[in-house]
Amino acid sequence: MDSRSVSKHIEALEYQSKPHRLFTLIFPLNPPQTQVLLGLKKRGFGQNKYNGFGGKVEPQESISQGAIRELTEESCLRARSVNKRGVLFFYFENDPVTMEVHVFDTVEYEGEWEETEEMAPKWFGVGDMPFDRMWKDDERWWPMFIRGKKFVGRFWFLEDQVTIVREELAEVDSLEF
Ligand code: 6U4
Repeated sequence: MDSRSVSKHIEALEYQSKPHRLFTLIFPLNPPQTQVLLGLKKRGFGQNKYNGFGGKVEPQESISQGAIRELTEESCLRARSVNKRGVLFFYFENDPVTMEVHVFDTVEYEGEWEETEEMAPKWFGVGDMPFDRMWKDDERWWPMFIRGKKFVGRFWFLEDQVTIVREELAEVDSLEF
């Protein structure tokens, strides 16, 4: 298991025994925080869904460095600072690897967004999200995200990557475990 994983702090033995893979997911907000930049994923896992920007954390980088790198690779924006907002665990039927996704926002970034090989970015109102074209869990935790709360959640998906058969979601005071 990756030593940066927070899983050891979650009290569930089923968890601790499973291999985890670390991912980031970052949402750039406009200064009044009324709009969010999403990307339409053009290839790979989650293709044709809108989501924040992100991907696998590389071995030599911290999780926030990974979030900043992925944002630039996928949207060309350069984040000067990021805020950790949540940790989500995803379990997919017939996949032994747990996805541990660290969710961030950024309000301090430079540059102009551009379409990249992986993502076609587009601004949305934070209260007008395209949930019918996003991962199913997003509509569950997005209300916490836009209220400025921090959260931890676990979602169990069927192999169809659409149906959620079990979920746990909670606001937390701190993600500094
Ligand atoms: P490659 O194609 O190898 O460069 P990479 O960009 O490293 O991939 P990718 O795109 O597979 O990684 O990362 C998956 C992205 O999808 C991460 O940002 C996490 C996010 N993600 C996965 N499951 C999700 C889910 N259920 N809900 C959600 N985001 C999810 O909101």
